[in-house]
Amino acid sequence: MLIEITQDWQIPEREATPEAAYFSRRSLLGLAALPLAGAPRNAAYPIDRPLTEEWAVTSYNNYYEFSSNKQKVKDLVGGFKLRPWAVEIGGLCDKPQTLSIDDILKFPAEERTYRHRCVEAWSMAVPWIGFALSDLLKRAEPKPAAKFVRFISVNRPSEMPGINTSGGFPWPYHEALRMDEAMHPLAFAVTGMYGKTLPAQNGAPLRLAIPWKYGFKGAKAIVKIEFVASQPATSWNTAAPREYGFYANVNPKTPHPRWSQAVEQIIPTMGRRPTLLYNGYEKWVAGMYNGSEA
Ligand SMILES: Nc1nc2c(c(=O)[nH]1)N[C@H]1C(S)=C(S)[C@@H](COP(=O)(O)O)O[C@H]1N2
Ligand SMILES: [Mo]
Repeated sequence: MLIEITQDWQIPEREATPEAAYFSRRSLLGLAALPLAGAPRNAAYPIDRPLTEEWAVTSYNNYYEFSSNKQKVKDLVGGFKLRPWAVEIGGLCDKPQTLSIDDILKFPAEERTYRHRCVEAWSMAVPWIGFALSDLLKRAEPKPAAKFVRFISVNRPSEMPGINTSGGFPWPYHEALRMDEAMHPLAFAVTGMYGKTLPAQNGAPLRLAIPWKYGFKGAKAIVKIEFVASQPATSWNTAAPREYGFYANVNPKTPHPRWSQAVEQIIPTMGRRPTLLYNGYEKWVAGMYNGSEA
């Protein structure tokens, strides 16, 4: 066994690393928060509550690839490499293609202040930055036979410690939307928040925000998008089909088998507020559904 004796002339590595080197290492990994200039707020989607403070959004995260402990995720993302990063778009489309994240970050971006509601009943209000998901999907020219779209998250056990400790979960994290849902103007591809690039714990470099659905429908760290003909399997629905449906539209009257969905708790105060049908986006999205969706 090797016993390491720290001499008193040794200083901890972090103190010996000049700040400039520390920041360039962060930018090499893609972890440095860069300002995302020129993303005007889209006034079409006003919000009925104060925005959640940034510190709360970056320190309370559902991201099982890192940990099932929401408060620990932010401390486990330090070694996660965000560059190079490519997003492959394929399946039933005429122009399958692979885009680098740096190309995606050049798409004209806007800010949207969205309610964000987890199936666990906590909620936030987040100023996301990004672009309509349809802007990305249309580039691949989906065929008429494409009825659903799959979203697959990156799978890197060596950088994501939670993958190894939750062996039974159907990794990589995969989610899906019906084609009309994915093309809906509210469906948002997210590359930033609070005026900066997205922090790793919130799903950098690319995640989705589908504000009328429970949060698990918005996959983080997306590397693959695939157009398919029939309703695909999704991670949470496969893991616990009785608890997590495919559609997962926010509905105060449909309880989770283990808790009510009538009330939400606002992070970080846990203040209570009645849950709104479709999370308050009813007037935009109700027309897509006929009541048969579960
Ligand atoms: N790849 C991946 N995406 C994911 C998850 C996850 O564990 N892994 N958790 C989902 C859940 S349950 C929620 S509520 C949101 C949380 O996003 P936030 O941490 O930015 O609030 O991400 C969703 N996307
Ligand atoms: Mo969630």
